[in-house]
Amino acid sequence: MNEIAYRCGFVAIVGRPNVGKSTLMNHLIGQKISITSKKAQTTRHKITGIYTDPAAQLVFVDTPGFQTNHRNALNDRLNLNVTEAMGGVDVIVFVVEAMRFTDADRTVLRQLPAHTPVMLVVNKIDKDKAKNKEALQAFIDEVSAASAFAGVETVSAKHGLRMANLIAALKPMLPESVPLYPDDMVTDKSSRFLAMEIVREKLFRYLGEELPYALNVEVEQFKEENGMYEIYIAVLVDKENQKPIVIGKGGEKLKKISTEARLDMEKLFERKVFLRVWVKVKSGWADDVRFLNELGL
Ligand SMILES: Nc1nc2c(ncn2[C@@H]2O[C@H](COP(=O)(O)OP(=O)(O)OP(=O)(O)O)[C@@H](O)[C@H]2O)c(=O)[nH]1
Ligand SMILES: [Mg+2]
Repeated sequence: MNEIAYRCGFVAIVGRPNVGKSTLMNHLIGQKISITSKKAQTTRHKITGIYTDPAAQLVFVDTPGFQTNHRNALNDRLNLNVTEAMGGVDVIVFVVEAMRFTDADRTVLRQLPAHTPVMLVVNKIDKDKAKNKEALQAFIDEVSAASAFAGVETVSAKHGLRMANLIAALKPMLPESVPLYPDDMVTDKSSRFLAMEIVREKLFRYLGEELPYALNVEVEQFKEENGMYEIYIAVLVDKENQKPIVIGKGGEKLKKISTEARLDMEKLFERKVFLRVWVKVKSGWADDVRFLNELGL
């Protein structure tokens, strides 16, 4: 009898900002560990999400959207993180948004390492414009002509459509190996890190267009007591006049942000959470290389 060998390997998810990389990873592993938002440039760190079944373990690495516009220390660092994440993986998933292939997408394609197989993933096929089969095929042909892809899959990450097809297509591209992580492990990130990310997601959701980019989040304390988490988080703003915008009238906005963050944390950590969030001024953090190091960016 021929036994099928177990497969395990690393898959980097890359693409320009906002194509749905983090949404895709969350749906592939079935848990929300990477934050998402309507605004571009949401993801700042590499996030690992682990998918395990009886035949294979796929270790996904969600990456920041590759920045092709404004240059500062933060954007340079984000791009370096993407390049680093792509080194040493077995497969790259290159995500594009259906019916929208831009110069920014082509720029990302040019950054991909030459000897790693690339799976083209066309996301957001639920969009009206992508519902015309011929138009979608023409789009796939256009993107396929830009590079030598190892395969193509169409998905809707938001609706969890064709996730199993993508997993099945990726499996044979991985090396034969025993699993590298326990089968119940979904991420290698700490609860402390995930708590910080959840607060950042709410800031993206409840603040206007520009402000979330000028903010960062720091966990000042993370304690476990009687099976409950006690978490103290500071939101760092660049300028004094940004403080009241985050806090809102009568503290309303900050209250909403922390309540929603707490509920998400309780769901993810499966326990009661006490959360306190406040705002601090720290000027010029996005261009302070030493501070970026301290934040682990
Ligand atoms: N219609 C539709 N929207 C989607 C789909 N997948 C993701 N989105 C939306 O696209 C937006 C961006 O999603 P993210 O997952 O944050 O995108 P990202 O590529 O990780 O973005 P960055 O981390 O900023 O580079 C969000 O508003 C998602 O809800 C999809 O399949 N269909
Ligand atoms: Mg993201």
